[in-house]
Amino acid sequence: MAIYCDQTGYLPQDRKRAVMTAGENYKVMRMKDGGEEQVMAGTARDAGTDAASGDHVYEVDFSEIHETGLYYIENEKGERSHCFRIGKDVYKELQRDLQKALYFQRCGCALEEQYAGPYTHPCCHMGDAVLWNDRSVVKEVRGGWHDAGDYGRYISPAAVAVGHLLYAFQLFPESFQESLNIPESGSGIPDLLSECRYELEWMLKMQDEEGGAYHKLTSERHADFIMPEEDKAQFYLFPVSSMATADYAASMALASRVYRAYDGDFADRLLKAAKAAYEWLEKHPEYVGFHNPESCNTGEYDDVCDLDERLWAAAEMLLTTGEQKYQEQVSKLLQEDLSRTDFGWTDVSGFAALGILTDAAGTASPDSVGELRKTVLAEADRLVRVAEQSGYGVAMEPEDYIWGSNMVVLNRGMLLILAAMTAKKDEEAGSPDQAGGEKRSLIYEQTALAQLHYLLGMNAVDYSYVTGYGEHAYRHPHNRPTECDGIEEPMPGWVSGGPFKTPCDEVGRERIREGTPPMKCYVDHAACYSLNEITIYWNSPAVFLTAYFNREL
Ligand code: G3I
Ligand code: 9MR
Ligand code: ZN
Repeated sequence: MAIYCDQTGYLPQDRKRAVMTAGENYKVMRMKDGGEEQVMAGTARDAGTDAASGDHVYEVDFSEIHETGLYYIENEKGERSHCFRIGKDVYKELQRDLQKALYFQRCGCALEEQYAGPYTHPCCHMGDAVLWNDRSVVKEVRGGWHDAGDYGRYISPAAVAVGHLLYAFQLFPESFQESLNIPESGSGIPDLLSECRYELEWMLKMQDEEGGAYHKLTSERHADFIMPEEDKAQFYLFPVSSMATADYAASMALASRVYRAYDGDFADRLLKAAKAAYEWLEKHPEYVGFHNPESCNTGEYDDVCDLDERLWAAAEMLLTTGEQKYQEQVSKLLQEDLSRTDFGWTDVSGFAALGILTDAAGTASPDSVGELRKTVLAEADRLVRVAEQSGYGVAMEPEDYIWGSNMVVLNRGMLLILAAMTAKKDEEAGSPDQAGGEKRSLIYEQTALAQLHYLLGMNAVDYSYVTGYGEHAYRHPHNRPTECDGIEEPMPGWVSGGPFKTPCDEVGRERIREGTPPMKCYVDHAACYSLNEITIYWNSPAVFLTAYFNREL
């Protein structure tokens, strides 16, 4: 018997659910003045068998509790859930640490105690890089964020992470007032923008003379488990790909829009890079893929299709410049068979919808807006149905538990937020599309929030997948500095990749028995890179979600 809940907490006015694995009576207890009091009691509702976990689950709905405080749920046998808070600010520190984690990924500079606390290290990866295909060419490409638990730096993941973060900032600026205590704090520019600029300055160096973006900057083989400053391997610039170049054009164009209000020169540099990348795409209409050379085992980030990346690029160029030729490209690419609803590194087509549907200036054609609106709302409706089927409220079917499944969860949360914002606009315009009295926008929003609850402990393995958040947060991310720094506690605020139905690292394969239900294919072990790594682009959608729910603080 177990009781699962969001171990970080719940917002006072929102839906609040926990899951029990037996249909028993429960009571909700609130800690008060050194003691505790019962604030609610009931019998858990039989919610049937949850396909992804194989659990027979019973739902506890305590939405009626609004009062700020510290709570737990207890069943009639005296078994308890983890403690959780109810309060307006329950996700505030979480959002800060999710962002601060990116500072710890900074490459090419020292992490100083003043900002890094105990997690300091000297400058890393200071050497010049060599072109993989022409060893006579040497370039200075220092900077950027380490992608993940490894020390590579890759363009598509970088573009996607910056994309999530800049949209979060653009749409919910009120959630980015807090200091992150980074070297640029106090400069008058919001800290998130300074942190992203660290990545963008590196990205500006990753473009060749013809405008193409190098696919990645890594060593030939992954480093052993050593601190970054000890990694003296030669780093290489790997060939330009159309996927990286399109992601590059898109993120640079978006960034130039966002930074325009703060630093016109920087915005100009970004736009110039975006245009050069876009021109490269025009000159190379065919797909230019990337595959690791045989001797190389660092991240590949290979894709089979670049049309979603091209759509994102065209959409951002349109929104930034307003030029008609980009509208033509958007219209053309909208005829392709693309999801238009995903924000992960393999499928970025959702960014086109995110940009166009939230564009207050109405730059895109009504046709494009209408098309995207339809797709986004249909996908949101599908996700709501999937979440309703799930005993844990998560919009995931068993087959969705792929490598980095927590990103799938969070990206779906983002899509639901976009749908909520879109539906809200319609509702405000006086066309309330109501379902059983409840506004669609509210249903989408509450379903998005349930995705965050899943991440934070409302799941079948009882883990909070964010380090430092929750009584039972995972503690052993696959992250080189965490394994090597000799510090007991991992840095707070790192999202784990999460369960993967077919783990492919050695320890994961050993520990997870054949036939384990997908939601339970997880081990909190540092060797499990296919289950428990961290990446910049798994944190960034969590920033987007928490920023949305923090915007009224
Ligand atoms: O796209 C297919 C999908 O159509 C299919 O249904 C599904 C079934 O498994 O697979 C999907 O492909 C997966 C792909 O990611 C896209 O999600 C592959 O199976 C899966 O192996 C692949 O995993 C990627 C992994 O690298 C291996 O290439 C992860 O997404 C990606 O996050 C991870 O990235 C690594 C870098 O290489 C190095 N740095 C760390 C980083 C995180 O682990
Ligand atoms: O640490 C690496 C991790 O960042 C990658 O996601 C993963 C897949 O590319 O590879 C990890 O490195 C392992 C390597 O591939 C094989 N030898 C063991 C390495 C560390 O576990
Ligand atoms: Zn480094």
